[in-house]
Amino acid sequence: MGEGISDYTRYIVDLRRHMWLEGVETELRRLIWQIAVTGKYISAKIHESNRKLAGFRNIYGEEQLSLDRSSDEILKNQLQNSGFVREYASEEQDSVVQIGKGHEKYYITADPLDGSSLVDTNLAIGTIIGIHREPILSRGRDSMVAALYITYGPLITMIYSAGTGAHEFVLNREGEYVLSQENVRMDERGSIYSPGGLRKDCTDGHIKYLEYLESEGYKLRYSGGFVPDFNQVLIKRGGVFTYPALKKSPNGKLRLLFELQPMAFIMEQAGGMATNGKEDILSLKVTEIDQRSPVYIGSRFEVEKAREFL
Ligand code: AFP
Repeated sequence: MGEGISDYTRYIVDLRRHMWLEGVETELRRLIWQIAVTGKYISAKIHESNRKLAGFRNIYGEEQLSLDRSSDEILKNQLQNSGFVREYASEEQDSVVQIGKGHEKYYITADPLDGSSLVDTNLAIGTIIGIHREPILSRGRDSMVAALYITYGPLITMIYSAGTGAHEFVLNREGEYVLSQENVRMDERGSIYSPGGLRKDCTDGHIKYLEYLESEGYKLRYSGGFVPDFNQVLIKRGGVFTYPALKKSPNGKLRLLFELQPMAFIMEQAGGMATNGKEDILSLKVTEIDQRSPVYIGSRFEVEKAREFL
């Protein structure tokens, strides 16, 4: 029997079955499934846009939406049609958009295409989603029930958590999300660090923290895309990603609602931590949709260590 055929005899757990086995409630299951499927459409858009790298041109000379904007459109339309979402807040929108009729259970935050400036370099990029049961301007810890992110790299992978651990799926050739790692667990300590921001703009405490990590032999891993950089720390089960307070922007660069809360939710579910250097990301009160925060996210040792230096 050829290798290809025996593939089909393997017992695979697909995303829907996994969520059912985990006891995720029906509507949430359907919503997560819908978002994962939307990742396939966004990925198709990325491929379409990458055709430009291969010399293809839009034959009609039409103005095309940027990849971020078209990913946002795709996501918003899919969520609107799902019937489960009351409000949609996206990095691409100026305000929270009411997309439901008012009785739906969920409120969604989205960074539809994070790292879009990396598309032309062919580096990995991603989609980040937070799922809330309460209006989003509160504390993530009070309102979030699930989070997921999709990495568009050599493979498309998806990690979700609905509050019972963090689980990784890979999109196979048949277009199914197949379980690749159940219950990803962070080690107490890792060996990589992923630091955003220019060192000359950082505070003394943060620079000393980086020097400490370097003196301990931590290896630098930074692509400039939050999704793949975070994913590397999570999948390697240790280390830290940080985008710190900068002298001119004390709240750093990354957005609390769209980028940090979902990843903090997943990291905590994997046994790691996420703080702004003092407080947990999920304990921070969000008052504006484009609120930013410094972040230290990863295994416990490195995140707690940051607190000592700051
Ligand atoms: P883009 O979506 O504009 O590419 O920004 C990506 C990002 O928000 C996040 O994915 C990175 O961690 C961070 O910016 C990188 O910022 P620096 O370019 O300042 O390192």
